[in-house]
Amino acid sequence: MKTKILKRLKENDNFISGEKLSQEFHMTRSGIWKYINMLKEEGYIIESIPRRGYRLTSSPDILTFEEIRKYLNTEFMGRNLYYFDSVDSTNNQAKKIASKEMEGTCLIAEQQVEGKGRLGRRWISPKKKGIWMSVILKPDMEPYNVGSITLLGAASVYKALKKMDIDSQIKWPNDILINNKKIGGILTEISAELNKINYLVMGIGINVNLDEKDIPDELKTKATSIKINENRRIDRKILLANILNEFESLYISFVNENSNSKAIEICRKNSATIGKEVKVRQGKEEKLGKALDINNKGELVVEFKEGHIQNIFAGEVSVRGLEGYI
Ligand code: BT5
Repeated sequence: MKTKILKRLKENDNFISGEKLSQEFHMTRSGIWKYINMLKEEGYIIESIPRRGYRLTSSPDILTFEEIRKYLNTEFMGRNLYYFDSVDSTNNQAKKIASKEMEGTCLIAEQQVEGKGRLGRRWISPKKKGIWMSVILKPDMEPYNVGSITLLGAASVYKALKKMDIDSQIKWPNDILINNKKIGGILTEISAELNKINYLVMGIGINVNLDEKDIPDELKTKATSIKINENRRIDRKILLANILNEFESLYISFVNENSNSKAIEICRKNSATIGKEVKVRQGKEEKLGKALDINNKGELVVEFKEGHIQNIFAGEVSVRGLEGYI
């Protein structure tokens, strides 16, 4: 009911009387007043004038469906949206509900207290400063076909930022960089049988409006935020909707064409890795080489110092000059 009243207030630039609202929603005027107060507590500024009624004058910076819907032009991506004020990790929550939820379901939190990176690393996710979200996907494909899907997430973030005049680069396979520092990362988790995917959960974390003080000292040399770089606050609602819009369009072509070539091409063209000296860690082994290309399967093509060329599909890649590998 609260959402319906909010929607009605948003549709209307003028005052709506309490009388009218109570008729439309079949409840008493004090019932309406109770919901108006709940909205005010969430940060909505609602003017109320006796005999004229209520008028919404401003909305808070929160990433609920109600707040992003006007920027969203997707068919299914983000249409079913779970919103949390604070959560352990959106990926963890997504995995709990993934088997029963529809494809494109999105979980968004204003804050994560146990945000995760790859290999059990920590992902800092301060309140209302970023986009911390997970998307549930159920592609009807064999597991070996989705190896490059993380690149699809990275390409969507790249395109969404570009739309807002922000230049970024993609560090294969899951980092988004601005001016050589990390502003975003992707963590894809999969539940599958040998030849069938049950679901994928793609977690996307973007440092949008973090200030210097929000970045722990030990990360300062390698992490930054869009706000710090651009010297302006970024509208998280528009950025989030843009990411979902771009994501859906790339995902539909991936599934229909059974090829991730569009996303791979974006990652290739805007790569922070290709042409650079890299250190590849696979298991306990570390080898030095040069990244030559990203191939059509989304693998990184590396020429190792000993001379042989190998396609890397997983593992850790540090790029010389970035993230501590000098
Ligand atoms: C990643 O891992 O980059 C994947 C990050 C995925 C985060 C999203 S947020 C929504 C969803 N729910 C989750 O719980 N996770 C996903 P990796 O490449 O392993 O990088 C992790 C490393 O990045 C850490 O060890 C730190 O060095 C650094 N780091 C931590 N927090 C950061 C941040 N906010 N910005 C930039 N770097 C960070």
